[in-house]
Amino acid sequence: MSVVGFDVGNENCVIAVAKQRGIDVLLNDESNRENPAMVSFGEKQRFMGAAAAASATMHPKSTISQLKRLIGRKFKEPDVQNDLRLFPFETSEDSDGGIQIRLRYMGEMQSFTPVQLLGMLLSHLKQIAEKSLKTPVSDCVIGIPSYFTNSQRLAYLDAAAIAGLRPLRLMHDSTATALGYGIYKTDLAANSSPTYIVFIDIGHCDTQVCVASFESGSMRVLSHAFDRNLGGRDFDEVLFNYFAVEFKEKYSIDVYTNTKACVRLRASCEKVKKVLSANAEAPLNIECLMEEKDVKSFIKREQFEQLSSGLLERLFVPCQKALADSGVSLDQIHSVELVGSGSRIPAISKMLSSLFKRELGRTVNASECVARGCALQCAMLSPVFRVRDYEVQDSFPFSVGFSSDNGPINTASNEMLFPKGQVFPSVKVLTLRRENTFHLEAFYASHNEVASDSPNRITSFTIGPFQNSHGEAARVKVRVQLNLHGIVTIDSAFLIEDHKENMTSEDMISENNHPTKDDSLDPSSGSTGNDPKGIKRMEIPVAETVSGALTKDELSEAKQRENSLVEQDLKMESTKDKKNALESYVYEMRDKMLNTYQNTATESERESIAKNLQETEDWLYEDGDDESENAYIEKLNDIKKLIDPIENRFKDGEERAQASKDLLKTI
Ligand code: ATP
Ligand code: K
Ligand code: MG
Repeated sequence: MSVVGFDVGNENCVIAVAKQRGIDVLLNDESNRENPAMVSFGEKQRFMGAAAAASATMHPKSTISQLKRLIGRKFKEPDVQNDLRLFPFETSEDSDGGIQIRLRYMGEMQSFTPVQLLGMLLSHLKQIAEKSLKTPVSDCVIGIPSYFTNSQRLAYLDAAAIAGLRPLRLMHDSTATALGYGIYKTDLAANSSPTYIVFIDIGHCDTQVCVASFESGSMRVLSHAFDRNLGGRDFDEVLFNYFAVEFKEKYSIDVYTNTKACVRLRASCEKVKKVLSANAEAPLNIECLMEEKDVKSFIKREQFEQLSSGLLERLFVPCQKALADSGVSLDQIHSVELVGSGSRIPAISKMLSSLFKRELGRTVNASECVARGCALQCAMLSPVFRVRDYEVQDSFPFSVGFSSDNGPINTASNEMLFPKGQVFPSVKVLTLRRENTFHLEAFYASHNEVASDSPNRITSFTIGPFQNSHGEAARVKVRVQLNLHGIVTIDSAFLIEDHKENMTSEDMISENNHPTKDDSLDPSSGSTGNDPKGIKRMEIPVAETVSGALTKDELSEAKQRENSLVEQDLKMESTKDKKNALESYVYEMRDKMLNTYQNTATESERESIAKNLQETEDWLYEDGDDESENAYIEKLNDIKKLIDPIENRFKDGEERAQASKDLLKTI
């Protein structure tokens, strides 16, 4: 069984695999280590990754990118609306407020959800891994941004399930980077005091910062901070707006009104940005951008830096926040590591070195570190792999509270169930007094930590029914988990009948990291039963009512749909193969008829075959350009019927000639 890490980016995906001698990054069919995060729909077939990227400017309305921006979100969220304005494809709101992507496929408009599309992309990445490793891939660790909400995390798990993957963990990108950094750094272990490192990941759409502390044999994330809406593409957009204005004046064209022109100009601006990372100026030339006009311009790095000064300043915010939340001072920081390809703009490292008052470290592989860290984590979690003991402690970036039917659960200390910075996975036990079935709702406690526009509610649960033999309010213990993926769940709930009745009426939260025998909900101690001390424990049902995840039925429906899409892709691939086979047969036989078989065939045979070959070739370029697999097979068989007899005659002749040669030798 293989052990794989996936970094699914907004622009690039990287696949890493743990091998006995270390971590490898896998190459795709084009021998690239990065796979474009794109899914494209042709007329009758889908294209993924590099093949999808190739058709992005040709078929902008049916090529989907930046799926991470849409996954697990609601159509009406302002951030989503902002993104949708930039995307060339069509979207709409579904009945639950979710996002539908609408595109033309197989001759009709079809709708897909971001989860389905991400499932396709993950399935493509899985295939690359399987092809390269020559073994099935299922267990994996997938990187996610630390700011992902509960529903985004659940949507990732659903997409992975559609792709046939089993994520052992959804891992925060920066935590993965930190793990990859720490596990091999034996010099960190030599110090007796912890070493503090800042990791800054600037991707295509976002910036994530984390402060981690390393000690011998362990690492711990102290803080995560981020800007969800600041990445490489924002720098592209600065250039895009600049040139759009210029072209309006210079060529009187308004690119904003033309989808294809927007897509092409954006792609060119991204190239300009990359050129400016290594050069003082960059040209921009696009032929026939729109209204049959060629456009030409250029920009200096200085100008670009001025245009992006606002973006550059915004980078300070998550950096300062991560530092403040970590409780570590600037002079205690050992090194600041800059990763993510979005960070390759020289002005970014200039700004950040001035903020951190030092040269930035570049010891981490900026484009592969997330996937490598994920593969390492997968190896650590996998039962089939042995990795040296290394403890990873991540921290959760949001405060999670719980409320019940009659308002927030107020404990004596008024603490959050999972306060911001909580080490996770973590289990807490809520002790409540209730008479009958009740509801619990998990929510993000401090609104401004989560995206300002995303819903506060995480999920809700119904606990019960139950009956207390005493008739009055019963003591109910609810075991709540912030699991390895950072998803809030309720493991179980128990009714406790304690004859000593030593409970206050106050609701209570307790840690359950080291369950003790008498008061625990330790599942190993049996779900229901009598304790020797006379405490009766009965399990009560828990149902999750709103989580945002697909139901079992929806998931199996999504899997079925994916299977039939895969079937169609395979059918088209095999049709293409049959067409190619026919085409090359025509060329090969034309040549053979003129040379090898010239003396074997009669003149009339030669004539009729030449005519047939010509007709087939014409057909291939006209009516037969887009035909069914069977049509190609039939055509091939038709010509073969004419040519096979000649081929056989030729072979017979050859054999006879050989036989007489052999005979001569023996005499
Ligand atoms: P995200 O982390 O947001 O999901 P991602 O992981 O796919 O996205 P990366 O691959 O880390 O993102 O970075 C992609 C960004 O890096 C793009 O905006 C790309 O234009 C930018 N980029 C790549 N090379 C350079 C370069 N030489 N100079 C400037 N920017 C670059
Ligand atoms: K990436
Ligand atoms: Mg990234």
